[in-house]
This record gives sequence, structure tokens and C-alpha cells, in this order.
Amino acid sequence: MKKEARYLVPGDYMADPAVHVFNGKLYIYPSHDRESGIPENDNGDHFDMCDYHVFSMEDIDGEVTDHGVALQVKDIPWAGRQLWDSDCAYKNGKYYLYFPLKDQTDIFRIGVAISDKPEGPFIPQPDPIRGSYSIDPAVFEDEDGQSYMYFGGLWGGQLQRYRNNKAQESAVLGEGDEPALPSRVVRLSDDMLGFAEEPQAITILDENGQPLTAGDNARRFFEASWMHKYNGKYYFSYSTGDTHRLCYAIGDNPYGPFIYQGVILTPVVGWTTHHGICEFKGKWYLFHHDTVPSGGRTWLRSLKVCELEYNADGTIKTIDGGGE
Ligand code: FUB
Repeated sequence: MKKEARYLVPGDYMADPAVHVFNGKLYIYPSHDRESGIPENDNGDHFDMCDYHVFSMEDIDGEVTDHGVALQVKDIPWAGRQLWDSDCAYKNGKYYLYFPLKDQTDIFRIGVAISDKPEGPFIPQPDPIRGSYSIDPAVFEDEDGQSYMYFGGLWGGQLQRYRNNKAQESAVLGEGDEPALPSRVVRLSDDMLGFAEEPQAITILDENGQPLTAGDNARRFFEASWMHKYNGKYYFSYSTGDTHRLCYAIGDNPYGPFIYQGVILTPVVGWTTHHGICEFKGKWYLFHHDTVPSGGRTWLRSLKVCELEYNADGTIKTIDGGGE
């Protein structure tokens, strides 16, 4: 494939790609952006998505098949609004689509829907996952068959409203040398429909073994968690949100701690940056999005893919996102 990133779905706006290989094909689970007319604000109300489509590819340079609507807000019994970044996992013959959605009180919860096929359609469970909160679920299956969900997002993602998995009276983002608000990780139950334990905070350490601070805006977690494994190491990657980078940190197990390594993708054109990483037919790829095709409209994003390369020491070669 060419070194430049390739736009994947030129005819529609899609963002936040989660990617997995199922049955030898690569499947993409993006958010489906649309023009809702809702003004842009820090709560992300302008990201007013109401359905998901699933895409597949037989080859990285080949055709991208749109499998049509996989799940819609109107079919989810507990729905309020805003279907944000989803992910899909497979277990025992079923596919599980995990999605964040505001409930009828405007609180983000994480739901799950089930299908016999990776492309859906997915049938939602009647209620959100018990104990779930915030956004951006990413599900990673380890080699021992255990599945873990990574989740959380600041600002409109509401993570700042929670401490020790409990909602607080007032939201606190922290600043300066205070600890950065962490992404969460939780092992999923064997039936894939719930949490098997209390979600745990992810610690990202700097080069001196100190946790990243809230004021370390260029490196601390904001949203868009992703986990992949390379040469036996666990790579936790994420967006820094208002500083617009995709960064990563490496650990020895799914819970961390993870040691900060650097930038995977420099800022793209557009406010958000979000990704999925996966190996397909012997090469590694970074799926992401930008707003170049929509002329920079934050809420109308387009999917892209490019190759992701490692250095001999396991670090990732930084990719130019083409933004500022
Ligand atoms: O697509 C809506 C939100 O924008 C996602 O959940 C965030 O990660 C950001 O990409």
C-alpha cells in the first residue's frame, strides 16, 4: 500500500474506527457522523449520531463493503441520544457490539448488542451494562481468552464526574501537578454482557516512573482508548483531546502500569483524533479520521488508513497527521 493515508468511505462521514480481523476479513466499526444542525460546544452535542454501519475489507487496498445499518438509537430501549465510538468482540459464536449512549437523563452509559455475524444487525440488551459510565469502549481479547474493556473520555465524555466508579456531586478535571484523570480497564464477564470486577484506573508513568499529571496536556489521557499486543507487550494508545495527539504507552499486562513512549499520530485536520490499530495479513495498520473532506467541519469526519511501523526496539514510528 502507498505510504500516504487512504480515505476509506468517501461517500459518507464516518469516524472513531475500531478494527478487528474476523474470519480472515478486516471489519471496521466506526461512528456514523451526520449533519444534525446542533451548534458546536464543549459537551460535544454536535456529535449527534443515531446509527452505526459496519464495513469490511478483504484486502487493505481493496474494496470497502458497507454492510448497512447495524444498530439504531430508535431500537435501543434505554436510549436518550448520541451513539459515539463503538467496538466489537467475538466469543463462542456470537459478536458483541459495545456502544456509549446517553440515557434518558443525559448520562452516558455503555450498552451491548448481540449478533451471529460480525456485520450485524445487532440486537441490543434491554439495559446498559451495570456499573458502566462515560464513553469510548474498546475491547481487547488477550491470548488466554480473557476480554477487557478500556473506556472513558473527558469533557463531553463525562469521565470527570466519577471517582472510584461513583458519580460525584461536582465534576473535577484536575490541574497542574494533580494526577491526570485516568482511562479505565475492566475484565468482562464470561457471557460478555457485564463487568466481572470493578473498573480500575490505568496509570501512565513518565520516563522517571512518575504518573502523568493533569497539567501535562501534551501527554495525558483524554479519550479514545485502544489496546493492542505486539511482541508480548501491551500497547495502550489514546487521544490527548484538546492537544490533538494520538499517544501510546507500553506495559507488561492488560492493567498496566504503562510507560509513556511517544506520539503515534501528530494532529490531524479537525478537533478530535481517534483510532484503531490492527495487524492484517502480516502488516500493521493505523485506522483514524480527519475532517479534510468536509472542509474542517469538526462533526463530519472521514475514515482513513495507513501503515503503522515499529522500530527494532518496539517503539512506533510517528505518523504525520497533516494538521497543525
Ligand atoms: O465521535 C464522538 C466522540 O468524538 C468520540 O467518542 C470521541 O472519542 C471523539 O472522537
